Amino acid sequence: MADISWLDDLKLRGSWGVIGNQNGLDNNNQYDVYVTSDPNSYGISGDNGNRVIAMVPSRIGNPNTRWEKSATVNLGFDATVLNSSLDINFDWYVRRTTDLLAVNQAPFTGPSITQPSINVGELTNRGVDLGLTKRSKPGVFQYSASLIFSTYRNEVVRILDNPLATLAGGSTRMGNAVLTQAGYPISSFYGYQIDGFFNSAAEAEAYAAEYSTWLTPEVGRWRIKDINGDKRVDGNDRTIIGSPHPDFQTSLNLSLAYKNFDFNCFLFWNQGGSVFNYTRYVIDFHTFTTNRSKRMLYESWTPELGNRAKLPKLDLNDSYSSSNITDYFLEDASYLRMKTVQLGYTLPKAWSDRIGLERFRIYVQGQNLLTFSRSTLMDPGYVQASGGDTSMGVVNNYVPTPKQFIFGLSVNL
Ligand SMILES: [Ca+2]
Repeated sequence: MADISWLDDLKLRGSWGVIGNQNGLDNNNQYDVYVTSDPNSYGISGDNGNRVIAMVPSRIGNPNTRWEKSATVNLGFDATVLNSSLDINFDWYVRRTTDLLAVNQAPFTGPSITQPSINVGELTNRGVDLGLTKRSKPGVFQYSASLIFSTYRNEVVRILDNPLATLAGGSTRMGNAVLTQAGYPISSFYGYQIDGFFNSAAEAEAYAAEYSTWLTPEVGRWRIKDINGDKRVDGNDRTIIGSPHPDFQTSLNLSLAYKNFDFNCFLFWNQGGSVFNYTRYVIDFHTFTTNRSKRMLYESWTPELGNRAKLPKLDLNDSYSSSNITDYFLEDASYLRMKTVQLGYTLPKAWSDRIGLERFRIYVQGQNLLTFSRSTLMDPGYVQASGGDTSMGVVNNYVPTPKQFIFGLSVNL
């Protein structure tokens, strides 16, 4: 190794390990719990003055629930090259999660009581993380640039040993928008696919003749795709319509310094994946009495717009367009954001000495000043906090990240 002049340092890493996760498991998960219930109390002795307080079940226990386990294999290296000016950190990993914990989803015919968490299945995450840091030698002009790139693929391997078993998530007024099923990424979006509009009476009649369906083919409304090709358009034509998982995420942290000036900029880029913009349910359709979007006014179907329209024609009698989950609600989650930019100036040493200070620096900083995105969300970087692993990507009623300007000074005494 001594004669490799461009390589300053190289460390190879490899690891394997298993960690357990309780994933919000309730302390009472293993117990059947009964509680006293006044409405169910009864004067069992026949004496109406002395009611016997009744007990009713409030939770079903599952004593067999185990920890969720994640086994990770990791291979990577850390290298420093080119006269210590470039650091490279690389990691490749495969994480297999077994005994996946999720709250049991009881049939609607079951009693309305709290269900236990159970071990429902298995999933894998495969990914790559790469970090590059390039920096200059000390001098009048100095720079440092750090690039971080990460990508992963998630796949559900098994749910309850049944290829058709699903976990529903992402509850909306139109039903569950998110579904977890073997063979797909966890928390995939699930619904109908729209296939343009009925642009003429002839198109609507041809559709009605070809398909047996619950929807009313009418000029200006959406056509729904017959996914399974059985010439019926019904609930069986709902399908996986998107994924909340990004293709990759990358960030760049750039620092420059010239004489007494310093500059720092942090950029973040999320590429790929979709969000389910549930806000559209309220502002794009005739649902609640509230503010409406400009889309509804300008992009609802008209004969002139035809398939360039985004929404069905404005129609008080249209009850299906807003009551079914379709790919209309999905938006590209890609965005590039300048999260931080800062410019600073440090007083020359002689000047700060004169006012009795070790160091005196003033700076101006902007947070979230620029965001580039095709999505209509006020904040494409918003992540639903309470969604959970099987309800990812449904966005509704949120406060966007604010833009901030900060003026500051830092003083060393
Ligand atoms: Ca069908």
